[in-house]
Amino acid sequence: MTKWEFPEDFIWGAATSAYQIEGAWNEDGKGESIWDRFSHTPGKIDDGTTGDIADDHYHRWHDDIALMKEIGLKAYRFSVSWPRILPAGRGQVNQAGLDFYSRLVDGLLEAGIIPFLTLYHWDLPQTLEDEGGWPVRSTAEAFVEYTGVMVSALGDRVKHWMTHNEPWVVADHGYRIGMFAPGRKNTEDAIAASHHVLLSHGLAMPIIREMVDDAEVGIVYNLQRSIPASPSLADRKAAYLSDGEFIRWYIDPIAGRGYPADMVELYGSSMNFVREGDLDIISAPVDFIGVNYYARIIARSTEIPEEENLPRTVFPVDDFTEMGWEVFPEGLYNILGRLHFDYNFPAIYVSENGAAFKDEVGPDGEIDDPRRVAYYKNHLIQASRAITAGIPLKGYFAWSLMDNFEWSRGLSKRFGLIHVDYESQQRILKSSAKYYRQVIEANAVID
Ligand code: IFM
Repeated sequence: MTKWEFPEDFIWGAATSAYQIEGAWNEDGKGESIWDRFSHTPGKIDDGTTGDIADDHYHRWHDDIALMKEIGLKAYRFSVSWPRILPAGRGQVNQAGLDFYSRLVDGLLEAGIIPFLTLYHWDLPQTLEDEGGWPVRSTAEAFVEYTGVMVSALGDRVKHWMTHNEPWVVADHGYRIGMFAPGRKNTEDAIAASHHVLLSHGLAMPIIREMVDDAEVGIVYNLQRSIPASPSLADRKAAYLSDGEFIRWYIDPIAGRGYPADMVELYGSSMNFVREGDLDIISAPVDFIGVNYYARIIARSTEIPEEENLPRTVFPVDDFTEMGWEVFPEGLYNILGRLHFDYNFPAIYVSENGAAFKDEVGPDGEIDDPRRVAYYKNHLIQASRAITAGIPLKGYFAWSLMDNFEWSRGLSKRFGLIHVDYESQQRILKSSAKYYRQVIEANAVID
């Protein structure tokens, strides 16, 4: 038996995001978001569902905090719905929206749970999208106003701030391939969007630091290593470019290295949206980086015909989640190592990690999810290994606290530690939640 231990002050958490759980899409003065518009557009969501109600967390937050306590969480990562606070993106503040998050934060603190607040997890006010969205600079400026409102309201109680969740998804899925809201398809817009998201992060940093005593501020990325599908030169190049797309493009500028020249050339972008001084703003020092890890990428070249390439990787373990993502726990260790040894940020959190599997409520009303339990166990072992290797990993957030609206996949993909019956809104702790509670109590994984 091996005991994989964690430091005494390790932060055990779970994560969610506003649009995925809150519901109440048009209540108490909330404005329309791009996800409201997108999910209401026929054909955009695989199962035709929306986040209109989702987990109804807007009304059930109090009970949900009780469940977090039951799991023994030390921290909870949630996001704020920008249009709930500023229905038109800027200008008039909706006090009812602020009150909701203020009550939530008070409830968390009373329960002894540290709030980690993400400012932007994809639900842009529709009005700002109508004015051009992330491809235009004024959206970054509006984000600064929104940040000021949030830190004034909650900065006395919230000390951990995450500016953005997964900028790559915002730019790529939102503006290049159009699979996510707002559903646009234009590569140059996507590149401009990526810049304005990073710029808005950099502009928000000093505001948060100035207005929040003892603030810890960072940004969250979806990260993974890209492995060549074979040792061929073409596949090695494909892996390097994939690394450029996901890692170097988004982290080099934060680390003060600017945008990678090979990627600028590959994208063929004019980069005329980058103004003098932008890169200095973007590289304001962060306290931590959040890593959302799900799977590695096996990069296969599209530049040469398949029959001319070397044979593809054979997956050693044939284990894939309901999302079709390979279960590859060592990849967590690999990406944490890449981030630490190549960039050396002061701290890292695993801000999301988890899996969608088919869950069934048993005849006894329980939900036994052994594959999710194994998923968590094996990934947490890798997290422990990373700490032993000297990587400054300070905490881990399971994705997700509860089943929720999985974007274009709708309500059909369940990632939760807690099962949600969307008809009755009944919540049931899955076996994985009970397993996670044991890990938190022991501050260790026993294998
Ligand atoms: O549900 C998403 C989350 O919103 C962002 N990271 C990946 C998760 C699973 O797809």
